[in-house]
Amino acid sequence: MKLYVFETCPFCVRARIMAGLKGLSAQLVYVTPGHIPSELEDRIDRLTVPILVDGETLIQDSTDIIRHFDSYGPPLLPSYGTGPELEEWRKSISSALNALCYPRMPYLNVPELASSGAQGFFENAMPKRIGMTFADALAQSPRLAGEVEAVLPQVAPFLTGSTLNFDTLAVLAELRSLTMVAELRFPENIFRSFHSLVDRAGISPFTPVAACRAVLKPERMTRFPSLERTQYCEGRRCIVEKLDFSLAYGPVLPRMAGYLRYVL
Ligand SMILES: N[C@@H](CCC(=O)N[C@@H](CS)C(=O)NCC(=O)O)C(=O)O
Repeated sequence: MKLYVFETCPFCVRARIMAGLKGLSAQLVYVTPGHIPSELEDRIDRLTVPILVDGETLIQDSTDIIRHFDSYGPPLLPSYGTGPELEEWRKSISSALNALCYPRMPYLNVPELASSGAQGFFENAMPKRIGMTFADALAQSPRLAGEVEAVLPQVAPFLTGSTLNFDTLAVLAELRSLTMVAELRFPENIFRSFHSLVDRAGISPFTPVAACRAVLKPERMTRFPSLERTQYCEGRRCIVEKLDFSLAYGPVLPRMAGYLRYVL
């Protein structure tokens, strides 16, 4: 079985979680945006992921792939598709989530953005989708993270129910995307349920990217090596990475302490 994916695609993550929970091993094939893999050229018209190839069967839709996975052995899910409440929640966070995640993706070292062509295309196309430049979006991280944090508690019922359902997979996939946002703090109960479920499914969270790391390009850092610490603190949009900075910025200490705990 082969599953064609982008590492950052939440629909792919839904399918990967299902495969993991069912104990199915699908070989992951990372694809480049816009490039149909040669072996699929005669079989699909347009590249969207995930795509499952299982023997002669090709499925190009995450919900159908999840249904297909669930047909192996006793079914895990009662139905296939998200419910209206979950869709409402996804709608409520989608613009903040995209504005937080897209500018961080180039720093994740994901296979789909490995080539300079793919990075260039991404950095040109995605600001239009979020309606602002990546720099502006990064600068607005505290506000955007606050918006997401305000609605995170609403997903607790999808994660802590006694039975797994399709909405659970969808929530886990959105939360997995949010793990790339260093400034964001999950409520403790959601953090625990998320990690226990994705661990079971064999999916890793992202390494968190802080806005300051993304904003400060390496060449700027080397030009002002002695100001490195100051630059990390400038503009207040930065998350401080070293504890001693907290002495200079006392009022934001609780948030920084959370960040440090999360990253370390
Ligand atoms: N309804 C589809 C949506 C899949 C989808 O939107 N995938 C995105 C990545 S997250 C994609 O392949 N985009 C490529 C493009 O639009 O060119 C599914 O559930 O599989």
